[in-house]
Amino acid sequence: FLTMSYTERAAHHTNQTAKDLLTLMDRKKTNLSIAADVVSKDALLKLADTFGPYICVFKTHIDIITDFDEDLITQLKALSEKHDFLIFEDRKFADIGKKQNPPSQTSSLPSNIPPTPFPQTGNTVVHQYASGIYKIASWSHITNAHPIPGEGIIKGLASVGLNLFSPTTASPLSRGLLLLAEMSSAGALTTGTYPSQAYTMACKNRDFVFGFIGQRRLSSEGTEEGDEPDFVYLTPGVQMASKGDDLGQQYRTPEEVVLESGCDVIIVGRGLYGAKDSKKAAEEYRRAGWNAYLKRIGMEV
Ligand code: UP6
Repeated sequence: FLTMSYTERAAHHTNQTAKDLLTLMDRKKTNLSIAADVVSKDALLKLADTFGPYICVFKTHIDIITDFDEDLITQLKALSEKHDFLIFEDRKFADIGKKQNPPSQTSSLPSNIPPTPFPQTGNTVVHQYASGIYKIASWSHITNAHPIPGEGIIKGLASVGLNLFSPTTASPLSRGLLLLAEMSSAGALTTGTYPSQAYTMACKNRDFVFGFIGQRRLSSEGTEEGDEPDFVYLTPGVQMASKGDDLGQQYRTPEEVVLESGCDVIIVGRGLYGAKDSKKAAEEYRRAGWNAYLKRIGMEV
C-alpha cells in the first residue's frame, strides 16, 4: 500500500469515510490537515475559510471554543462543502464503551442526531459521541479514540457512528474512527506492544476503524506479506521551522513523516495558523506533503 496512490487504496476500504478521504486527497492534491486550535467561533470559521482550499481535513478541538453554538456547526459544515474537506473532531475518547451483548437501540434511527437517553450504564463514550452540547457524531466525519479501555470503546462508538442517517435523504452518513496508536509528545506511554495491540484492535473493527493517529506505519507481527489490511495514518507533530515546543511537543518534517515513516496525512497546527502569511505557509506545507507522497509512490515531482 505504501507505493499505491490514495485513490487506488480507496478500493481496499469498506468504510465510506476512508474512501471519501482517500479520493478527496488525490482529487484536491493535498494530504495536509490543519489543527485548528483556536478558542473562538469566529477564529475557527476564519481558519476553515482561509485554509480550506489547501487541506483535506479540518481538525477541531470543539471543547476549547468559548462561544460554541449550533450556528458554528451549520457554518462549519457549509465551509466543508464549499472547500471540499472533511471535519475531524480530535476528541480522543478514552472511556468505557459498549457492554457485552448490549441491546441494539440505535439501528433504526431516522435522524442524524441519536435520541437521548441511551442506557445509563456502561455506555459513556456513546453519550459523549452522540449527545451533550456538541453532538459530535452529527457533524464530524472523523473522530478518534485511545485504545486504552479495550475494544468496547470501538464497539460503543461504532454503535452510534455506523447508524446515522441524513434527516433529509435518509441515506447513511459516513463516519469513521482513528485509533491513537502513538503520540507525538515526549514521554508518551504509547510504547512497547501498545501500538501493535492497537493495530490488532483496528484489524478486528475495520468497518468503523479506518486508520490511526500515529508516528509511523504499523504492521502486525506474523502477518504474511500481502495479507496486511490497509489503514490511513494521520500524523500530528509536524512543522518545518521548529523541532518542538517547551511542553514536550516534538516536530518532524512532512518529508520525514510521509516518505520515511509511511504516514498519509500531515497535521499542522501552529506551523500554519501561527504563520505571518497564512496562504504562503499553507501552500508550502501542502506542496511539501504532496511532493513527499509523489516521491513515495514513484511519481515525478
Ligand atoms: N496531537 C498532537 N500529538 C498527538 C495527538 N494529537 O500534537 O500525538 C494534536 C494536538 C494539537 C495538534 O492536540 O491539536 O495535534 C498539534 O498542534 P501543533 O502542530 O500546533 O503542535
